[in-house]
Amino acid sequence: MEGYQVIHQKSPAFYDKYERKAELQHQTHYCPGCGHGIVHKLIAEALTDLGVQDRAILVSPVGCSVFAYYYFDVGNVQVAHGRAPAAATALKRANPESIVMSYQGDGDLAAIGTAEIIHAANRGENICVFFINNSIYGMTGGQMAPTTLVGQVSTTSPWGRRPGNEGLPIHISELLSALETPTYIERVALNDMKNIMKAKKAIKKALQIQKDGGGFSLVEILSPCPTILKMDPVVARKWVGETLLKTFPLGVFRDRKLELPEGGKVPHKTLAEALEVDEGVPEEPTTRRHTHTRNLGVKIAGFGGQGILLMGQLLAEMGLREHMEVSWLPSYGPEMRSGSAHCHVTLSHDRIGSPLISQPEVLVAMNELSLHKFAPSVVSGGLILYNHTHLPEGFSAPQARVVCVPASEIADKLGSAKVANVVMLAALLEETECLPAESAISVLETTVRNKKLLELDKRAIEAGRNYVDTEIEVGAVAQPDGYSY
Ligand SMILES: Cc1ncc(C[n+]2csc(CCOP(=O)(O)OP(=O)(O)O)c2C)c(N)n1
Ligand code: SF4
Repeated sequence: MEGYQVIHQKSPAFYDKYERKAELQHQTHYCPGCGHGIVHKLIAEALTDLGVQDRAILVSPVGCSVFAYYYFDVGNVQVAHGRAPAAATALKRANPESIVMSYQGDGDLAAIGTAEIIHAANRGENICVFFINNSIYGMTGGQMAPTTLVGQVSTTSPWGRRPGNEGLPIHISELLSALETPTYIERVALNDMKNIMKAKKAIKKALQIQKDGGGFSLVEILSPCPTILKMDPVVARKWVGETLLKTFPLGVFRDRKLELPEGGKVPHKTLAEALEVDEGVPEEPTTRRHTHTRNLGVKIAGFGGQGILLMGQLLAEMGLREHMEVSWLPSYGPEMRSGSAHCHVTLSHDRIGSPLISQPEVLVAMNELSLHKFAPSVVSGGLILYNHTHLPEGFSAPQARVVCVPASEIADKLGSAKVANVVMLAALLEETECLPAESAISVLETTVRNKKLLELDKRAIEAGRNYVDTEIEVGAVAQPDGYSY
């Protein structure tokens, strides 16, 4: 048409290409007529309008929208079914400048995730929740959701939902409005253009509230799922307007500023004051930090009872005292003793993205099983400390340097097998020079209350260091028959 330029383009908040499948990059994975696609568009446009794309993080759920991260060119985290508000809480608290969105279906939010959404709302987390109510479990083939209508047939309510048997539909917006803390809660629908425009306004408003630091918002969006409802897209849209909307009336359920009692969110005291402990700031922290510390990702593995987790905690605590960023991630089996146990410790001068270390720079293998299991994951040029005099037969040293330190044997000679972990910790410090060894002593002095054990631990530190200094040659690599060049 003359005078008009027709422009078909995606919002810049979407990726140019959907990389999911080579042959399907021009389309989404959603069914024709699905409401998810519309909501995605509205969110993307709002992100662009508010200029927050670069600091936005989308938490996608399990459900048909599990692949949301293929579309949105923002930070993306995909989480387990129902857990999105909890993950969003962590993301927002760790990155207060980010704009965090929890995107959830009704199975995800109102069934398995009921606890998470109620508590996130009740805490007044400064996040946006976009809640897609299509009255059914879409992805898994049409089971009854908490929002399924009375009489509605689903694969798990084949006679239609009966209130006496399956209860009445849960009205999430009304339920959350009973809490005092949420800032903004609105239910909108995608049944016609007028309502879609209202949905767009609501989504943008929720994001604006977060941008202004206003607190918790939830937008419930009544949405068509033509596939599971076995309707054509136009009929499914109509059904939303004529049927779903009757049970879930549209409206604003909450729109007020976050009002908390005085002092609301800001702690009056520092953590150290509250705990009545000395902050323990070391003298000249910054100069010490840069000269005597270095970044390291360490995996410590063995069996329960070997003090694996404690060793990791000590290392992390030492890093903390040197004013480094640290993380400690434990993993252990259900057995109290002799099950497998391992932990990941990160020492870093920068903020740590994830505590999980899939490729450690240093592996401490306190038993043979851990050596075999984790050695292949060590980075090329990394280090493996193995708790033995020599490597097991048939073990071929991988890309990393392997050093045998018979920590258990040394600990036995000192008088207690219990301190093998401390011997190994000292060996690690000496071999990697990641932290000053004195900080190990100072950490032990504050964590070990028993004087005898503390003395033993100090001797263990010395023995571990000595072993590395006197028994291990520089540049040497352990061989199956013991230590050699
Ligand atoms: C812990 C757990 N329980 C159950 C499932 C199976 N599951 C996957 S998606 C889904 C329901 C999705 O429905 P909904 O949240 O309404 O989203 P929709 O697919 O309709 O968008 C279920 C039960 C799962 N993946 N994880
Ligand atoms: S099954 Fe329903 S919710 Fe899932 S993509 Fe298809 S229309 Fe959308």
